[in-house]
Amino acid sequence: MIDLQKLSQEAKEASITASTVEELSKVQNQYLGKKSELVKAKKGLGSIPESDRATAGKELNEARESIEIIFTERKLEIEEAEWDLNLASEKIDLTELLNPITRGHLHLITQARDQLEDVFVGMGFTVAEGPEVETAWYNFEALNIPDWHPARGNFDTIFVDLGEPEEVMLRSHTSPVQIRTMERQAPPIYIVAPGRTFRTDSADSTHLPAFNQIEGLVIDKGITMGDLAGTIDAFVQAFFGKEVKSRLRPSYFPFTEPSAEFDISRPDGSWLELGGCGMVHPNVLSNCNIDPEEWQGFAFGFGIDRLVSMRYQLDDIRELVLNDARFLRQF
Ligand code: FA5
Repeated sequence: MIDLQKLSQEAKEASITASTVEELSKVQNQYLGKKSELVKAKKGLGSIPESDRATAGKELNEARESIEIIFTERKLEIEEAEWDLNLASEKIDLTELLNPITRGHLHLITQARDQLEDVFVGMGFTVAEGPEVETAWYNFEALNIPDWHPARGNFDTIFVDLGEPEEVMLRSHTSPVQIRTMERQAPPIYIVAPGRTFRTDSADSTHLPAFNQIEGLVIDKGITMGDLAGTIDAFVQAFFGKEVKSRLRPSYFPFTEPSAEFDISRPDGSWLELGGCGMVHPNVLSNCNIDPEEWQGFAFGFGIDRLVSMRYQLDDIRELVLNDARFLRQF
């Protein structure tokens, strides 16, 4: 008879040398297959004395079971190792996406526009919008600038020829959004409207032919010039910092009466013009079917590009549209 314990030990050692399921199956065949010593021994049971046969048969079965367990366990081990290997080879490295060098950011003007909206929303305003292509009614007439008015010439307007009976133009300021808002919405009104505006101005260090303005409009009961001054002061301090002061200077706009330009203080003590403002003209309210005896309000409008060049002390406003990555990356 064979030494079953030794056989079992040998089977265990041989199973470890197999590193794939195929190799293992060959080794298993040697120990459990038709030509294996175990099967031969089983066939030889008939030639041993009958009294020993039952015990020998039982021992052979036990040996077979323990060898089978050895191969089942080894197979699991091999399969687990193969699974890990596959996982490792299929792994995708996503850390590249976090590389900061390849990421862009919002343009300086967009950042400023977002911050301006935040400041005014914090003061209780909502954000309004209007189209960039306007009719003469919204861009001029409803704003108390009729056809013959000399002020029309001040807004070097870019006209659009759509072959329509009406005069159509790229809006030369964001003030048409005042009219569109008052037509749609009953007072009280507290809105700001940032957006692109266009004029035939040649580009120079302080002008762009396509630039951005932000309009403000408040219509309520008992609104005075003091509310306008206070609102501008609060905005200037929130946007530029506590040390910056603002002042109003008398001026003229057909859609406000009285009108003013507002300036902000610079560190050297001089003043810089930011935009125009004033009390909404009664004719403008009437044009929008709002009773000027009942409602009053103020409006303001200033250039976002100018504001950004002041805040970052740019020598030339054209830097904002040159798309030079070396400039843009700094902000
Ligand atoms: C207006 O456009 C008036 N609608 C502002 C207003 C609104 C007054 C509500 C009263 C009530 P003005 O033409 O001054 O006003 O332009 C306002 C601001 O736009 C200027 O102070 C300046 O900051 C900016 N701006 C005007 N033209 C240009 C330009 N070509 N390039 C860059 N910024 C400009």
